[in-house]
Amino acid sequence: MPNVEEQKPPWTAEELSAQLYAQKSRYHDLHPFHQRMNEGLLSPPEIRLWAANRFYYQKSIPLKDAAILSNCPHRGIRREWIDRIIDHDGREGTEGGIEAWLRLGEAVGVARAELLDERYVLPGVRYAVDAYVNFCRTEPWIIAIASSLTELFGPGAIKTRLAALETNYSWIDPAGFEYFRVRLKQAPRDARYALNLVLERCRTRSRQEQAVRALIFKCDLLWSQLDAIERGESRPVE
Ligand code: AHQ
Repeated sequence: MPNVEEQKPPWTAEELSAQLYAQKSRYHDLHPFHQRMNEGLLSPPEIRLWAANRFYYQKSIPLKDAAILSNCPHRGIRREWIDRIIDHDGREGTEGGIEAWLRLGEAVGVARAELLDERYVLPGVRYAVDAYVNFCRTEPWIIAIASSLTELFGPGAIKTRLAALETNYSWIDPAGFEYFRVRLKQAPRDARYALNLVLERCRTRSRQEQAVRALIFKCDLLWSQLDAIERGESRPVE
């Protein structure tokens, strides 16, 4: 006798898409730290701590995307997905997002060496980011791809943030925000490709619900990063 789980009919593509988009309410653009950022209320030390901790997230993105590649048996999908690694690591002639974030750090007053040696990375941020990389190493590749669908909500948030940063933080050289200008072009393309893959490949109800849970996991991960950044350093100073 099949259990109740197996009897639930799969969602249509429209229903699954709606279930995924419904997670927008969990997105970290609504976090008080981002709200204060957008209102121009963050101090230079708060901005610097955010830049240094987000750098740990940014430099980990290629690791999680390489984990997805290593688990994905489909050449055609790997040919598309590999661009995400190049977008961040760069290649001859294009610096990439990690270099752009190092420049953001310099623009807000955090030296490259201080970003690279992780001296300001908070335990809560390291924990969240490492959980994301490990999730992508251990979950089925299509479920790891589903966790990247926070980027359905990214462009709107980044557009608002970029305008707020340029308007409210005149002490920061606007050239330092180049990372976000480039992201506004890359994120919609990435999110569209990832959404289509999830809608095409998640055909059973249990797989579809697993994809939604993966997106919720990622929303919570981004939220907990900002919880740590907002709380700030609480370890005893060495
Ligand atoms: O700069 C960001 C980025 O490169 C990525 C990759 C993507 C993924 O594969 O999980 N997610 C993501 C995100 C970036 N920036 C965040 C921001 O708010 O600046 C948003 C974040 C995301 O929405 O997951």
